[in-house]
Amino acid sequence: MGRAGPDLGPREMNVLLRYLTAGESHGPMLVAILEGLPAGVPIRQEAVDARLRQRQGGPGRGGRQRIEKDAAEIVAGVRAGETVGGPVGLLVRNRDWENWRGILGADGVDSARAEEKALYRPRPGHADLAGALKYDRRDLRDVLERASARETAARVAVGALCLELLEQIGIRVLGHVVALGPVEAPPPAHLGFDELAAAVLASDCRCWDPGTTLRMHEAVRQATLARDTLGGRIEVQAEGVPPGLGSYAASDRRLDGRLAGALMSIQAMKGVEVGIGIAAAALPGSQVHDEIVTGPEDAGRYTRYRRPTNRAGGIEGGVTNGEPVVVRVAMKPIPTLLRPLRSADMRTGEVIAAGYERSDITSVPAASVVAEAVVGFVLAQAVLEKFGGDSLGELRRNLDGYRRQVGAR
Ligand code: EPS
Repeated sequence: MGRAGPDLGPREMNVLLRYLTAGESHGPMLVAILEGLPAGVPIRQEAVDARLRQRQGGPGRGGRQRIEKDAAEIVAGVRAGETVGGPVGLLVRNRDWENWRGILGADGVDSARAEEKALYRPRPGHADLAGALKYDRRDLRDVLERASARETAARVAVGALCLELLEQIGIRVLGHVVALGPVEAPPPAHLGFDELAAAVLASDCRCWDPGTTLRMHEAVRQATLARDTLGGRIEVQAEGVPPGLGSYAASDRRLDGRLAGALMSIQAMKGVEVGIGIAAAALPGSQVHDEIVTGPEDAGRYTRYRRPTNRAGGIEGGVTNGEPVVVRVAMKPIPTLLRPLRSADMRTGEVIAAGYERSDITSVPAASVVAEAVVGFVLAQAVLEKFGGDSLGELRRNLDGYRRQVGAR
């Protein structure tokens, strides 16, 4: 039996795609290993780096993003731009490490300099207190360096490789911002996937609507003046997904549960919805479920069955139904506050303002890139579980056979 991947929880099954990341926010680098990609997948370095750059963007980011110019060094598993079947090894170097030598690192730490940068006042909402208690660390830096959302750079690189695989079999994934603080975008119901993607990539808030993008900028400006922070909501859509990914047969194979787990594993996420999600609870069944009709043959689709609506978000019974997968995730505001909430000094117990570290006013646009990446990972994993294949050619043949099978129904 294989070991469960980090996004799967403690289930025992033969996981065909898994990854791990390591690295501290201000350490030398982030590293990741992605194991289980079939051989023969073209990897476009520029597409991976483009996603990393998108993750660095958006209004309200802190000084760190001016220091970094994130890029992935692929050090294993890829030859001449194509996977060869071995685990893919990735590095994302931290430029800021030069400023942290002697403070962090496996050796060469100067205790006086480390003490200058030590933190003892945990930030409410951050992992600081819970992590210090759990791992018995005196300096909260030992917690926050790993808990930091800097880790998502490694996850975006991993997700980018998964998205390269998905593109090869006609599945495309897009994460976009639907709300930033109090500012909400109108639903992009009239836009097809390509138009939506183009509009989202044209906005530094990753919001399809230019008017809403301007209002989001203003909200960030106001939050900056108020020395406060903002959360928001993100939607991820995946199109070209075959019916039949995930399963109702066992609770830990339900794709909605796995997507929710993966999205909630992103730093700062507090809630997930599939399709219309929580709103469904207040509506009668006749206004929630998507009617089934039949339509003409369409090369882009697997079956003749169509849904005039997609309130289910493309998943019924934990299984994809052939409609686009649509999930939403809610991000809390960044917990590092310029006007800190009360906290306690862990050396003395004195109740005092929480510590401050350089941080962001908001990072919701960046998080939409991360959400896109983790959905890419979960879908790639579900594809490989259903169709298998040690090479892209074998995966494609298996998928073609399935397309014939479901196309005949
Ligand atoms: C981040 C890098 C960090 C923060 C942010 C995410 O950089 P630094 O700590 O050097 O300023 O900007 O991390 C947090 C908000 C957090 O709470 O840890 C990044 O690259 O995404």
